Amino acid sequence: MKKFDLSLYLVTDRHCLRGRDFYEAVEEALRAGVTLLQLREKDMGLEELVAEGRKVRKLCRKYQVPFLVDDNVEAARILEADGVHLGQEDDAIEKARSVLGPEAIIGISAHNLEEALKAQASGADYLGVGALYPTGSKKDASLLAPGMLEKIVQAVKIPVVGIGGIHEAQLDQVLDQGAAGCAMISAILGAEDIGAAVERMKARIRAREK
Ligand code: TZP
Ligand code: MG
Repeated sequence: MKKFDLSLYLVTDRHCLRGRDFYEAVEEALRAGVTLLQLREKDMGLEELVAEGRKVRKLCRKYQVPFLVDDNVEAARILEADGVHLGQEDDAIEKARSVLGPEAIIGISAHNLEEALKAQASGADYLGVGALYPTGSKKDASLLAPGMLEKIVQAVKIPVVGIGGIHEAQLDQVLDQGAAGCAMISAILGAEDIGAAVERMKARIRAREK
C-alpha cells in the first residue's frame, strides 16, 4: 500500500504570489506543513519546467514531502518525481504507469461518477475532485454539482482530494464530505502570511483527526 498524505495539498502557480519569491513561498509552505506538492506551471515548456522542477523537488526532498508534476509525464520521468497529476485531457493513466512505474503516485481529476470509477479501475492512486467553489485560479474550471464530492467519495475506494476555491473557511465542509484532504493554490500561495495560514489549517486538520 502506497503511503501519502493528501490532507494539505499545495498546488503551485507562480502567478499567485503577490510579488514574493516563488521558492521562498514554496519553502515557507513546506516548512509549515503542507503534506504533498504538485508543480503546476501551465505556461512552461518541458525544458523550463524541468529546470524549475529540480529546484522545487530539492525543497520537497528537504521536507520529505512527495513531489508531483501536473500534466506532464515526461517531465515527471526526467525529474524522478514521486508522481503525476493528470486531467481528463492529459496522457492516459496506463501510459503514465508504464513510464513512471508501480510506485509512482498517480492522481486523476474527476468531475463525475463515471470519470471517478474509470480512473479507479485504471489504477489511479487518488482523485482530485472540483471545482468545489468559485476560483480565480483556473479560468476554465466549472463548478461541480452540489453533493458530487460526497457521491464520488462514497463510490470509490481510493482517496479523494477536493480542489477549487477552498480557503480556510471551507476546509471543514470539504472534509465533512469525506475528502482525504484539500488541494489549494491561492489559500496558501496567496495568503498574506503563508506559514501562518498553513499552520492554522494544519492544526485544524489535526484536531479533526483526534
Ligand atoms: N483545478 C480545479 S480548480 C483549480 C484547479 C487546478 C484551481 C485551484 O486553485 P485555488 O486558488 O485553490 O482555487
Ligand atoms: Mg492537466
